[in-house]
Amino acid sequence: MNTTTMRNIWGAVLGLGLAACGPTEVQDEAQPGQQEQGVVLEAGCTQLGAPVAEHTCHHVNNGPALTLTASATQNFPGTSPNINTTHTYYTVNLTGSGSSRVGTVKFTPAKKSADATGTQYAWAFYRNNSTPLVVKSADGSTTLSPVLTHSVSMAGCALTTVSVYNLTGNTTYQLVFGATSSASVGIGAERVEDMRSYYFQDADGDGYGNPSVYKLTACVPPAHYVADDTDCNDSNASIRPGAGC
Ligand SMILES: [Ca+2]
Ligand SMILES: [Ca+2]
Repeated sequence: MNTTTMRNIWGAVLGLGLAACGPTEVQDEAQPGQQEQGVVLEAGCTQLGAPVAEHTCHHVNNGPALTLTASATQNFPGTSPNINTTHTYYTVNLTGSGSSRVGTVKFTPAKKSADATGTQYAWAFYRNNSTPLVVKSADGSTTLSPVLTHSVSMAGCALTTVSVYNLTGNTTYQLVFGATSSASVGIGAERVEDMRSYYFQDADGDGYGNPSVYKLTACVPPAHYVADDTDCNDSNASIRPGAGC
């Protein structure tokens, strides 16, 4: 991994600590030109890239962490309990007993100030067990479908699954858990857009990427794309850094 070209916020977290861990746009004057994408999950995304899960796992293992008790009922008034604090790993205690434990919390994704009212953003809900999750409108009248769901397996990380929803900024939703035999569910919410990384085409397969051909994505990179951007000749595998570059 070339740290001068790996443009993800997780890197900023590791380098600067949690104080720097906020919803920050991927911007750097040394970057390739910004490659605009929608803030909803990009088309064709079959799996979130490792940096997104790594970022969330960082919070699982290092905090900040909060514990709350979910509401026993859906469609409750108000906005609490909620999991609104970003870059925070929540333990949500469920209610009930046996295999009938349930719980509901609210979630109000922030809207970036520069965006128009109604702008949608992809949010990833990483969890630490298979407790069923349904996302609904605040009044329960609408049930949303995830745009992506897949399992998570990462060494040293308790997360097991992630679901991505396209949610409207500054709009309150409810997350309905259960029924389950789990007493609690751990959950971390991340705005997918903030977790994008640059990947560069490695057409000659020498492991070094062409700085002129790149993708900016939070999803797994296309085939033949790498994090490195230091190949001066991407049509000749024998010419690479340390060998002619
Ligand atoms: Ca190459
Ligand atoms: Ca080359």
